[in-house]
Amino acid sequence: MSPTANGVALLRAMIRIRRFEERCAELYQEEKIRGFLHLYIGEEAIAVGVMQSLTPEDAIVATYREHGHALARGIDMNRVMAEMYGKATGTSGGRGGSMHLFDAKTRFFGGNAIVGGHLPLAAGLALADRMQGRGVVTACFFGDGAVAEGEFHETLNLAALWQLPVLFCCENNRYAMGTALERAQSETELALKAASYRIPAWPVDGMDVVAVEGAARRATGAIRAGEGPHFIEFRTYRFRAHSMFDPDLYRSKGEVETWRRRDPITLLTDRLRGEGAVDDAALEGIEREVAAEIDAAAAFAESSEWEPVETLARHVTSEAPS
Ligand SMILES: Cc1ncc(C[n+]2csc(CCOP(=O)(O)OP(=O)(O)O)c2C)c(N)n1
Ligand SMILES: [Mg+2]
Repeated sequence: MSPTANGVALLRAMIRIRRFEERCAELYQEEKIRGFLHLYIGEEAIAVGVMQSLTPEDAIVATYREHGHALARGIDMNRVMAEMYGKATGTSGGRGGSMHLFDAKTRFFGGNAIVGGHLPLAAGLALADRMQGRGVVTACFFGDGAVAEGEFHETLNLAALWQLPVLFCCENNRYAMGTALERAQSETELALKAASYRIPAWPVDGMDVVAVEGAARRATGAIRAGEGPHFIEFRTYRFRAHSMFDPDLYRSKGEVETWRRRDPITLLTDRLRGEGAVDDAALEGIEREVAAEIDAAAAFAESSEWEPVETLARHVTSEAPS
């Protein structure tokens, strides 16, 4: 498949996420960002590719590895960075942190930390949208680990039975924390699991953003035409450890290196260079702009206020203390 005319924009979107997260890792070492931090590095093509197929009215539900999805959805980087810091100007008022980015305006319903817990949420959103005659799609991103959860099976069954407009985006990076796919799944062809619920399902190269976009457009087109839920298994790999606490001892350096050779950013850069769509100057320009945006976001987060103690419980409990 040849890159779309949009190729440079896709590349820029992936670089923006990559550099943002690299900065987050540094800020974590400096203890500016605390708590859990799960990096999406290596998997950027999925969020960027799928977002191309969504309209502003569509809904998105994601896991705790969702910084890339939030940025690709168009949530302001300043607010995302401020949330990473836990500042009051963050997307969730500083109460959610890295795992709970949320933005009602762009219909970005998290950032969810419970593995598989957001799949029923996606089905509920899709059902509500359909009942209100909105004619939109809910894109639900989840990892291979979620496939082992009961909620996965309950959700896929109901989604198929009720023909709900959900795009199930399985980000199969081959590991759930330190557990390899083949240690946790009797059937490692995950699309077959969805197919058993009579949901159209197929695997796609998750390192090729153009292939991702093509598959997502095909699926969302069918969902919008009333053909019910669809499932895409994106085959990918996380280049970094599961989280900042993970010593990453369960996979060989050779395996990581093999996948790094298929870095989605390198793959698209090489392709665009081959077509003459980008050169060194263009790439440097992208890097410069992205670095400036990240500098500004970090400065914004740094200078933002913490939520005052008096209002800390607001939005956390239904009855905030007066
Ligand atoms: C219900 C539940 N069980 C266990 C955990 C602990 N946990 C956090 S992330 C994770 C691995 C999930 O792996 P996967 O779904 O493949 O997503 P990935 O981290 O690879 O993106 C686990 C077991 C959790 N958050 N929720
Ligand atoms: Mg995984």
